Amino acid sequence: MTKKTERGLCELYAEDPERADYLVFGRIAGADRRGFLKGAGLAAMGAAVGATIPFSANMPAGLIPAALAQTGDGGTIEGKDGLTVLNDRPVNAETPAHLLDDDITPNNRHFIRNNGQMPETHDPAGWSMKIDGEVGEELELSIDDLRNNFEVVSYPLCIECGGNGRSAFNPPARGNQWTVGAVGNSQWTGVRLADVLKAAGVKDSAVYTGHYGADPHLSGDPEKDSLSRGLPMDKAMDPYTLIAFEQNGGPINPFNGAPLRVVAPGYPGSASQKWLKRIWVRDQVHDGAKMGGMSYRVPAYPVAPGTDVPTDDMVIMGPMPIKSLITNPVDGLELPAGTSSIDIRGHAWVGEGAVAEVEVSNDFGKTWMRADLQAAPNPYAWQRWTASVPLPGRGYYEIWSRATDDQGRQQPFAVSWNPRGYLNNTYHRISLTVAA
Ligand SMILES: Nc1nc2c(c(=O)[nH]1)N[C@H]1C(S)=C(S)[C@@H](COP(=O)(O)O)O[C@H]1N2
Ligand SMILES: [Mo]
Repeated sequence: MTKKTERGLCELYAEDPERADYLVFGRIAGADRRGFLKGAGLAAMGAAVGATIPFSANMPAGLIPAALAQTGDGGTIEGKDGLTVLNDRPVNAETPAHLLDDDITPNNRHFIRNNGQMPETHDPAGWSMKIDGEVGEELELSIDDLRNNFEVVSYPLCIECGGNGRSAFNPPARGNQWTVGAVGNSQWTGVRLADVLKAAGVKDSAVYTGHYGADPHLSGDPEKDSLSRGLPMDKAMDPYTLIAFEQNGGPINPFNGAPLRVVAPGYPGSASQKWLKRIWVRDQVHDGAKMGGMSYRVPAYPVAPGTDVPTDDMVIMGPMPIKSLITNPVDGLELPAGTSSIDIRGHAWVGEGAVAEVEVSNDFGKTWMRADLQAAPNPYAWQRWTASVPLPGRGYYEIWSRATDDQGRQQPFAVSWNPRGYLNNTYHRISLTVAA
């Protein structure tokens, strides 16, 4: 069912340790592990176990690092803290909801969605990107060129993976089984993509952007791209669509695209190309890797769960839908006997327009209470909400949250099914118990 490349480490190793070793490290390191684990291969393993490995040269081929084997969840990732690893190759990790409580998501809590291998370098010195295609003048720009020649702007901006919430699909959808944590709201600093496009002189024939990054394809085939998606011109020209070189006032986390990435907030995360090397301005809808077929596309009309939808009936996803998250308390909290209410808080966001209202329920959606909703600092940033919820007596409660946008579109209770499990914006639900 699942593609080999999307499987976890333990499964790969159980089947054929030699081959697994080659797949996991060989292509990256350019050598097998018999005493030759070094460079990017060593870095990848170090990242997977969460530490450098002084005696790496002694590791026999086929040995699963104990840190990974023990946990069974792929272990921890260097520079990230408390994330749940869904896949180790490519690296995919989500943030538990209660660790997304900050207004601004710190680097170590921002989720990771990789389609390919990690690039060899994240060094800003010597990094450059190209703008070509439907432009008057092709540009090759270093990070200093971007900093010095364009207005630098900085905003908290929400990036959410189009597949966030996929684990709730039934029948299940292939791919990473994200629960709710493939979303983050870091402070991104960079230049407006629009300004750079204008400097290059976008022609009237421009229809779409095509983005390219430095991450090698999983197969190691240099002819293949891991992912190359883009934006319709109006979204590319949106003043909040950035080419970013800082995350939270410092270097971008290597897993989040250092040293340069697109941040196209509001659109599915796949439009926010990491490790950015090139923007190709197209005279047609971009047809790069994972633009077609079933990737990042949904049926043009609602379908019954399990429907086999023809590829021709699939359309590219637009802005992300209205959504909310409860970030405090943690799911499953047990409260002391006699607790009669609890303060709840979280965030709400929407891919276009604004969040109009957030409501919470303590009775499985029979009644709803309006939460206090803070104003957004800028478009495409998530918004803080708070509520005090009564807990009338001992027992098990679920707290549900649902947001409504300024067009009256509200989070639904049930998943609107589609073949690849995108755009799930159902209520967020946590459980609480008040002790007897
Ligand atoms: N070069 C490159 N950019 C990429 C990806 C990728 O695999 N390669 N994944 C995309 C997807 S699907 C998402 S959801 C976001 C995730 O960003 P993050 O890993 O910084 O959270 O990056 C996007 N940009
Ligand atoms: Mo994504």
